[in-house]
Formats: sequence, C-alpha cells, structure tokens
Amino acid sequence: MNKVSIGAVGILLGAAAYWVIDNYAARDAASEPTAETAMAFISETENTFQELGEYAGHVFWIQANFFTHDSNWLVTKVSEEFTSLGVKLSKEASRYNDVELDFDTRRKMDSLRRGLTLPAPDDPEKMAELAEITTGLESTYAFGKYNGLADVDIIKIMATSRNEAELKDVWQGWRTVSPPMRDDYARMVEIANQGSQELGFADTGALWREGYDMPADEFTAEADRLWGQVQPLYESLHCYVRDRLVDQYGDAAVTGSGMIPAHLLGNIWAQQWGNVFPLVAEGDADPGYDLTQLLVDAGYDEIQMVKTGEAFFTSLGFEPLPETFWERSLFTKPQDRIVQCHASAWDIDDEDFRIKMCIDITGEDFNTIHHELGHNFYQRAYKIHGPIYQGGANDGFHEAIGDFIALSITPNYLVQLGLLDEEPDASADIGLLLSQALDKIAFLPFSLVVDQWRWKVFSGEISPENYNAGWWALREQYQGVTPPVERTEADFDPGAKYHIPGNVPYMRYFLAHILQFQFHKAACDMAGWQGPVHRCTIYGNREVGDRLNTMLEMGSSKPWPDALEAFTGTREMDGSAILAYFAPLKDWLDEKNAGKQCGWDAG
Ligand code: X8Z
Ligand code: ZN
Repeated sequence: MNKVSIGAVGILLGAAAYWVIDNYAARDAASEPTAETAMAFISETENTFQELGEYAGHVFWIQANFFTHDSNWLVTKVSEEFTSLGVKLSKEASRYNDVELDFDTRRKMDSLRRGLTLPAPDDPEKMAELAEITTGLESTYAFGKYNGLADVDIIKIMATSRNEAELKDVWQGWRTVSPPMRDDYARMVEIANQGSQELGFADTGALWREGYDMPADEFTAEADRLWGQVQPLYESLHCYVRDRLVDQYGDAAVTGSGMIPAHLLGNIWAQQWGNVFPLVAEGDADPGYDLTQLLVDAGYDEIQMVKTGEAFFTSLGFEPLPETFWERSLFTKPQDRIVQCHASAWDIDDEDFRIKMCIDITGEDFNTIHHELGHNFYQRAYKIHGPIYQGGANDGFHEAIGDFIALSITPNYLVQLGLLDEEPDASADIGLLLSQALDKIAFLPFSLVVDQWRWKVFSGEISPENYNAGWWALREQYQGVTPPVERTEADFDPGAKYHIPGNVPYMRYFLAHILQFQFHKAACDMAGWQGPVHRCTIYGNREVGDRLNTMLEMGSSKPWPDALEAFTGTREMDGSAILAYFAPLKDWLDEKNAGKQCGWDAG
C-alpha cells in the first residue's frame, strides 16, 4: 500500500489510540464547540498523529515486506484501531461545521472529516469486521498464484510473449485469483457505506470525490470534462494500434464490434501498452534506441538505477535522501518470502523515507523509480507542516511529481548520463512520441474506469450481482477493450487489479497523467526551452527545482489550485498540455488511420 496516499489520518494509530478516543468522547459530551476548543482539538490531534503515525507505519511496512499470518494479524489490529479513531475524529470535526474558524483550523477540520478512505459505522463489531475483510483482500492478492506464477511473473509474460494462446492462458489464469474476494468485497462496500453515511456523506464514492476542494458532483463533471479533452487522441491511438495488432495476430486482434481483446496489449490489465511498441512501430516510428537495452548494456543494477533517479532530484537542488533510505528500502524481490511487490513509497517518520519495489532492469522500472522517488521528495518537502497538512495538494499531485520528472528522461538527458552516444535526429520524434503515448495515452481511459466502477459500486448503481458485467461494460465503453474469453458473474475481474483489493483510490492516476504534462510544460517554459516539448529535459535546472520545491512544501495546506498556480501560473487542471505534447503524433496517427473504420461499438 502506498502510505502517501492515505494522508495524515491514514497513518495514525496504535496502542496509545485508546486514551485519545476516550478523551475525545468525554469532550464530545462536555463542551460546546467554539473557535478555542477547535484549536485545542486540532493541536491535540496533530500530536496524536505524530506519535501514532510512526507506529502504524512500521506495522504496515513489516506486513508489506513479510507477508505472514502474524503480520496480517498486526495490520488487522492497527486498521481497526485506525478506523475507530478516524471515525471519532471525523465526528468530532463535524461538530464544528457551523462554527466560524480561522482558515487553517477550518481546513484541517475539513480534512479530518474526510480523512478515512473506508470508514465504518461507530460499532466495534463492524470496525473489526471491516479490518478483517480489508486485510484478507490484500492478502488474497499478495498470495495469489496461477500455475505457480505470481502477479510479477505474469506481468513479465504479458510484456514479452507474442504467443496468443499463452497470453490468453495467463490472462485468464491470473483472474482465477480474485473470485474468492467477491463476497467480502460486497460486504466491505456495505459496511464502508454505512460508515460514510454516518459521517454525512451520500456514500463512500462521494466521500472520495470530496477530497478535491469541491463538491462531489462538481468533481464528477471535472473528470468528465478532462476525459472529453483527451478522448479523440485516445481514439486515434486505439485505431492505429488495433490495425498493427491485426497485422501481428490476425483476426484474433479485433472483435466484430471493433474492440481489442485485452490480452494482446502487453499488460495483464491492458492499462499501459508500451510493451507492444515493437509490434506497432513502423519504419518511420523508430525512436533510435531502447531504454531497457541501454540500461542492460551499460550494466546498470537496481541500486544504480535508484541512485540515478535520486541524482536527477539533487540536480534540481534537492538534498540527497538520507542514508537510512538506502539501508531500509526494498529494491529487489526476495526469494525466500512473500512481499507485496507492487511499488510504493513510504514516510515512516520525519526522517525515514523508503521505497519498496521489486526492480527489474527495464526502462519501465526506471520510470517507476522516478515515480516513487517523486513521492519521497514530496513527503520530505512538506514535513515543514504538522501531520494534517502532510499530503499532496490533491492526491493526483502526489502521483504526478515523479512522472513529471521522468518526462525529462529524454535522449539529451541519456546522452548526459553517458547511456546514449548521441541524440537521434528529428526523424526519431514520432517513435519517441508513439512509445510515450502507448503508456500515457492508453492509460487515461483505464484510470477512469477503475473509479467509475467503484463510484457506481458504492452508489449502488452496480450491484454485487453485476460486479463483473459492470466492470466490462465500462472497459468496453471507455477503452474499447474486451475480454478474450467469456466472463460471468462467477468471476471478479476487478479484484485481479491490485488497487481494488488494496483499496487505493485510482482517480489520482488519471489526474496525474493530465497534471504531469502541465508541470512539464511549465517547467520547460521556465527553463526557456525552445524546441519540441517532448525533447525538453529540466535536468540540472535549479530555478525549476526551487519553484517545484515551493509547490511541494505547500503540502495540502492550501486548496490545490493555489499549489498549481505556484508552479504553473494556472489554477485549472487542463488537458491542453498533454494534447500539445502529442500533437505531432496525433497528426501522424490520423494520416495512418485515413480511410480506416475507427472506433468501436460497445453495445
Ligand atoms: O500504483 C502505481 C504506483 C504506486 S503509487 C506504482 N501506479 C498505478 C498502477 O500501477 O496501476 C503508477 C501508475 C498507475
Ligand atoms: Zn504513486
């Protein structure tokens, strides 16, 4: 689990929690809420978080690195305590809804009110049941195997195999892991919704959407607006990729309604398609190098990849990571135990930052390292605040920082690293853009679908009897991908994606994919970059670093438009930067697609 995502309330708890809870309960009955008691409450809560966050952080770290019956037992206990305290804090905070408060006290109060990802009703039995379920779901995923293959093994097969039958087999096989999650998931939704309603939210999805400094409904419209901006680019990419896959796999690559079977896109969830680049790149779409090959040829190991990522940040003026980062992080997959290999970044206390990743020597993992380090540098920058403000401007910002830095892994930068001899000329541009688009553009509808599904599940629009059909209806509608084999309600395909059993909200990644291009454009403008923006690297630019640091240091202390303005000068999330970045590719795709029947009929 990515602790950064959880925010201050998400990292508290521990043995000391009980006295705090009793304390709040006593005050609840005793005092009228006033501006003075509000300040005392916030100050007390900040102290509690400081103390208990550390305890919870260590417990979660142990579980993610040593998945056993006992570590799960500990996590269940901490989660239960955590929910219990979170509910109390949220209720206490709501008592101040109509009290006039200064800006910071109001903002912190509102943050506490929305602090839990999955609240439970104020009932110890339901809190315990919810904690059992969430730990169980994560553990089912972590222990999941098909024919002895864990998710990381299947990810590798999907990335490299071109054997249609094998791809279909592992695609289907990985999804045998998730049906046992189905009933627990439904029960979890029921409990979390009861909890959310007790706290005054329509349902848990509405609670999640209220985390964006605007009413839940406005955020739904905002997500639709952003998608509307980028949808035509996605459709051009879909059309072109489908044709190339038909060249490779024949009729197996397209359905009568124009959709692409989900097992042919180089990724077990069809979420990023970069791994099929060699299949879809034509002669005039050659980037001139392959990052994985460059890293392998140069003999990079896991540590060197992380050191190189860190060096990018220090080139911008950030301090190096502490020695403990290197001592305590997990960089390689241990052979002797079960770990949660899904990459994550952690702040255990004010000085203890770590990543947990099962690194392979690939371009993809090189990018992910920058993604994770972006979390760590953000976490360190906002430590100037108390725990309640220790979070991203919104969660999309947190996910965007490292990706934004990784957009600077350009040919020019690779030459500076000594990995590439010389920059390929402009004839490589389409290849560079196509390979980026396969990851960044293909991801957009996927990242929408995950939480469109969960929002509908929480609102009851998709009921447990329709979990799987509802999932595929959305994937077909937005992504134009379809299952390669028949699916029924005996399946639970959402559960085969880590963030569903892990209960990590996903809209953050959609926003991050819009925001990172806004950050990149603003940074390149700051740097006075003149050429095409996809060739721009901000490596070594201290001015950009200083300005970035200003935004990072704000944490969640101000509404996100203020943070966005501090770095980019604009207050709106906006798809025009990503569209401008890919504009030459869009023209090229449309030329290739001319006269073709594009699009699909999702029924
Ligand atoms: O989960 C992640 C990061 C950790 S926050 C590795 N990502 C999403 C995913 O893997 O599904 C990054 C991109 C989307
Ligand atoms: Zn992340």
